[in-house]
Amino acid sequence: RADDVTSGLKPAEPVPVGKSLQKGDRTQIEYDKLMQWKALPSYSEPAWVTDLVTAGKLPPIKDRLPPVPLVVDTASVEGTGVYGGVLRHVSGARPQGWNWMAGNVMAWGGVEEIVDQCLVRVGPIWMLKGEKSEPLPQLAKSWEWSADGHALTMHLIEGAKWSDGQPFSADDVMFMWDDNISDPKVPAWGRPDAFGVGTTLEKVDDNTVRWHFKDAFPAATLYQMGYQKLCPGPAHILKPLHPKYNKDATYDSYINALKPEKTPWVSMGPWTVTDYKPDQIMVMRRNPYFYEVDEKGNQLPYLDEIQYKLSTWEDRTIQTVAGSADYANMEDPSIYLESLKQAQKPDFPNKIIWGARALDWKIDLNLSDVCGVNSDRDKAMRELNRNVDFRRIMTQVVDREALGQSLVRGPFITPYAGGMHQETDFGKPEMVVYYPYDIEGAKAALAKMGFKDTDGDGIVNWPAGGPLAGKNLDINLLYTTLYTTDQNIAQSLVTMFREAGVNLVLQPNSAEVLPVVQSCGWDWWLHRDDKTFQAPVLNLEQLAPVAWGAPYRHLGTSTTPQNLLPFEKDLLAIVAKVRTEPDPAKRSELFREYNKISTENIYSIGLIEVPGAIIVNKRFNNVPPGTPILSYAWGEEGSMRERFWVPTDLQGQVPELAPKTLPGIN
Ligand code: BQZ
Ligand code: CA
Repeated sequence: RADDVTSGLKPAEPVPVGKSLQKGDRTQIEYDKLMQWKALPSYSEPAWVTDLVTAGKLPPIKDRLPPVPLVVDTASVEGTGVYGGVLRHVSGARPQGWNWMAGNVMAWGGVEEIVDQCLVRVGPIWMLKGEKSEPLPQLAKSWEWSADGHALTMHLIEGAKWSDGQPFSADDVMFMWDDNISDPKVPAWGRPDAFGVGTTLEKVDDNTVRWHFKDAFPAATLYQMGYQKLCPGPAHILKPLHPKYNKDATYDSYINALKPEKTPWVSMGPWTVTDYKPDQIMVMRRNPYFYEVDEKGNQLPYLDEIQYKLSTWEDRTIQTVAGSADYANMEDPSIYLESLKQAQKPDFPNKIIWGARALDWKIDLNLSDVCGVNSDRDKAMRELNRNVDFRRIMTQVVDREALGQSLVRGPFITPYAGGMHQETDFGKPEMVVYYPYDIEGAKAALAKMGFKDTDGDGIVNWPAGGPLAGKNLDINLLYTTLYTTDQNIAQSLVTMFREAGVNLVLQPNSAEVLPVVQSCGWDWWLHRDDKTFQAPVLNLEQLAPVAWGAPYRHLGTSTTPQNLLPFEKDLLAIVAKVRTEPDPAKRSELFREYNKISTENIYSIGLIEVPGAIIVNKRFNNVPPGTPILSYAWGEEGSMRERFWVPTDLQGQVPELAPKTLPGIN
């Protein structure tokens, strides 16, 4: 079409590829060696814990562990550890409470990855080699498909206990599914349809649950059954607080029932929160009921204590680099160069492990015309966002090279077209449709769409005819102020879009941004996307509108489904194929096909792709070489902290804040 508004724009071109910063070995281990369920002849624990047993404060270890515990490998790293020691984390977020099934944030930074235990475990998949690179067991011990592939039976860990000594069972899992995930009034992390439309879950007996799927053999669904969608909380505490079981409760009282002050909190994880001082610190102590042991029968974790200083994300890197904290994801490009300078010093206390370009920043355009549309303006804005010509023009307004260099000079950042990452095991440049920077073309095309600056103030005005006729094109840009990078990018974008006559009105948010996103109270959302595109199989519901509660860029409501854009139908068809495709190589092919369509249609305005590193104090053994900052999970979980240990002579460097105590036991 000669009069196509975008015909004058620079056409797609090959996406720039960056040089990899990864180097060195990468841990590799077979699936069945990394962890296996096995009873061992005997079990051990720290001597001070045995003293508590002797004093009658705690049952003996054999009664605390399940009869068949999960035996975790240490041979692929530095080996059997010693007990004791502290890991000092820093978080830039704050805990809202402990009701994670109801969407409470527990401060991120690896807190949730300790407290939440899920049906399967995905974080360590990155280190699996060979044929079997699949979800690992966690609260589900094993699973098998029915002959017709429509049912998946999961055997739960038997005889395991919560950190307060109460039994874990299928009732915990059913409470999660029936009364949280399936209850639209509870803001759970996943919805039933995220696991395939029509999926149901049934209790078979105290240790067994069974999935029923509409599709036969939806193998990829298993990847979705880990963090953070299928992680049961303690039903024995939460059920009595839920409005379905308690006449005096409301949804609000249920969601907020477990204030962060309520410690010790009850978990199935290796440590649990025992102390919380607002804006200062959270302390976690070892969970004496944790169900993992090493090959010699030593109950894990090796470290007795985890500390979370409550500060800022930037401070996490600064403190770790300086040695006053122990772990950081180096994810803030504006301090990369300073950190690397410090790393040159001979007494630098850390290892730095670079990973792939796994971090990206993008703008999502709110594509929903059913959620949060409260005014004529909302309606017009959503229609505009849904117009592919408009998205195409907007994406070519962004000078990605300049944006990257403004954050950090050098070879770190590459332009990003949106969608999946090239530096993955399936990524290839061919899967990307990349529209380059073309400000002049963009301005001309916008004018062709009827957006002209009729009043000469530098901002284009909405065309005649619509409800916003004559008004300036003002677009709200939602973003978080918790990260320096997001703030810096937001500022740069204002300048870049101004150049095209588009007025970005900053909508900064210093609290959790997700509730705003989920209520659809935004036009554009600038963010780092860390859940979806490095291992897309984990979050299929974020790839296309499978269900009303996702993807965030195009939400429905519990009563009104999304109005699909034409290309979203193709995306949905691909996602459906992925779900039932057992062969990882074929799934990769489908992801590439998906990515081509989604970038061609500018499903998001991609900005930059950035490599990150994990920085971890040299005191720790068993940090797996090559641990990625973000792969199937963030580095905190990918590195398997329950195996970390500190040699005895180095333990004194960082004293424990609550020595010789256990959750609820002094
Ligand atoms: C890593 C991570 C561990 C969430 C959060 C935070 C939230 C998102 C994301 C990251 C933080 C750290 O990321 O930045 O380095 O420690 O916690 O959970 O960005 O706002 O909603 O997905 O994980
Ligand atoms: Ca104007």
